[in-house]
Amino acid sequence: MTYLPCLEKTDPEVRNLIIAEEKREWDKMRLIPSENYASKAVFEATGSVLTNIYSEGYPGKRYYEGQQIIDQVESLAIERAKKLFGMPHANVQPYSGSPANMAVYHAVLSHGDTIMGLALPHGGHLTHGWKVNFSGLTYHSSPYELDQETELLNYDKILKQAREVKPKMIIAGYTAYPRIIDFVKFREICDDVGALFHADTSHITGLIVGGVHPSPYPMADTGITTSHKTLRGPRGAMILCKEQYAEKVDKAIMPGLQGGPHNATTAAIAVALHEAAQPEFKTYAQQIVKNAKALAESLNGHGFRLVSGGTDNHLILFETQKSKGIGGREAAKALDKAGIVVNCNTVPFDPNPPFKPSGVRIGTPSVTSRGMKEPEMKKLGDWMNRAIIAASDDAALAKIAGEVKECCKDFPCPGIDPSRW
Ligand code: DSN
Repeated sequence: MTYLPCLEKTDPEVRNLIIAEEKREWDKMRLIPSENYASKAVFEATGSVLTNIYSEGYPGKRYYEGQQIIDQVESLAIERAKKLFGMPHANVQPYSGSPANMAVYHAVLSHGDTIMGLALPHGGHLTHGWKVNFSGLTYHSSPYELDQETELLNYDKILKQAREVKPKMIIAGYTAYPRIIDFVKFREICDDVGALFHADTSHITGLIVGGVHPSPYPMADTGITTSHKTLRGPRGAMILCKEQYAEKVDKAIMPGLQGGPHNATTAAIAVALHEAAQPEFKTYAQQIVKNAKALAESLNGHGFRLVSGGTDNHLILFETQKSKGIGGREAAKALDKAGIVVNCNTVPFDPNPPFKPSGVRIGTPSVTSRGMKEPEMKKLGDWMNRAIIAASDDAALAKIAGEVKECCKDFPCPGIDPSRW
């Protein structure tokens, strides 16, 4: 039977692009640490009739009729989120991570309040107070930085800075930090200075659920997570918070910031939470970290300088400029030609600007979802080294891409079935 038969009839152009993307995801080793492979069950929920309805409001308090089913779907997602993270309140409606952070700030801060998040070039997120983002424009941002020598969070320095600037909120949780975050220390610092503790666990939520990274929940006052990174769900987000912030958070999302929730995504979030609660998800999370450590060891052996010397989580940040005399962007482009998908990234105290950074950021959630283990990580490190050394040799890169593709054949991607093409 033809794959995507309705699309073939009504819009073959889009059908062809979807199949081309399936092939790309199948043939390449995807190492962008914020990406993953969602399951077929997640796709079935996102591609369902739940797309058809509007439901402004919350279960039992909607503005339109016809909410008999969606109320049950959203309540299921909320209850699963509360149980999995041990937080008293969950809002599963944010469209993604940035709106989720925006809603939390809107709920608990006033314009001009001081916030402290990790500086973007050190691994923080745009919405944690970066100067060109709403968070840096609306609030007074006093970013903290990593320790220059260790490239780790320096909790004593963060405390000192917090005592000086007296923030209303401190944000912990990052997009390019390869080490364990001590959330207990953040709670203590927040208590010391009377700040709210906001956790953004988007990158590490799957590791938290899988028991391989400490959880900030229920210590944090507020928290957010996207649902599509290590959690392996649909593109969406959740807010988790203490009961005293629940009403304000819900109002900040709707009517403050959003209209109708994306109901099909809500159902898919419920599915992802159910999948993450299964025992095999723990094994998956453990393997993500084992794979990251094995890949770090391989890269280290090839002479790449790893930020902070290694990794404790799903992510590795390494320097290409100093290690191999090639910029992060050029290295990322060469790796893509070699069938290995990464993103260029600043390293802490990078002398180069974010558009021409000195390093590359990689992660193991996607390759681990395909069932790859330590032996494949060793091979991956070898291929990466060869590709970066041969960055301007298209024939050498094409040869590596062929070897990568051959290896990928043995590791099926969840959610993709090549027999359908
Ligand atoms: N774009 C995400 C990442 O790659 O980490 C963060 O929002």
